[in-house]
Amino acid sequence: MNTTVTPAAAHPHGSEAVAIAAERRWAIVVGVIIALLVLMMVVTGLHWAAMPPSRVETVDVNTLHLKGEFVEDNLGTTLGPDGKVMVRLIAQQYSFVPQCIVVPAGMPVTFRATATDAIHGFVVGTTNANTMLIPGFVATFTTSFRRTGEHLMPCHEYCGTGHEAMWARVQVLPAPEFLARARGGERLDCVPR
Ligand SMILES: [Cu+2]
Repeated sequence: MNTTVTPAAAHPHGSEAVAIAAERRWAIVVGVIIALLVLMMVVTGLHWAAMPPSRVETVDVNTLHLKGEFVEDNLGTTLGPDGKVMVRLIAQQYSFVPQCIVVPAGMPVTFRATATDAIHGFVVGTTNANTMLIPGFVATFTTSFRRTGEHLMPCHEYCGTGHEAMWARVQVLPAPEFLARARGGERLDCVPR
């Protein structure tokens, strides 16, 4: 005699219990995922972005190229008397000035940049140097580059038909080499002449 019965047949409500248990397990898994995502948002919000822009700095687009800090011969990298490294650059359809930027490795580097015509942006290779450039406003941030080498610096805000050809290069030099070149107080870049 065959006495084998399926669990469901043996217990008329067994399948319902299985379904409820599976539902409950799934609800717990989803709850944990939501809790992790919320925790991630809180941690990244507080820990990484706890410094919202403290001020809005404007610049007159019409006179940008004529006077002030963004005139052409003031663009590039400088080593200040206080030892601070400052990079000034502008973005325009469809290039950056300068086209090749020199920075030292392992030292804080402050970028000051703006756009002359449309909204642009840039990111330096896979580093966290990343900002949006809006005409009329000065974008500034300080970062440091861990390794020496060369990075591509593409425009990452769609700015028109030439957008995909808009990029510059960033050369990260060993700090002693950078300091030796910057001591003269000149503005540095690596644009071939
Ligand atoms: Cu652009």
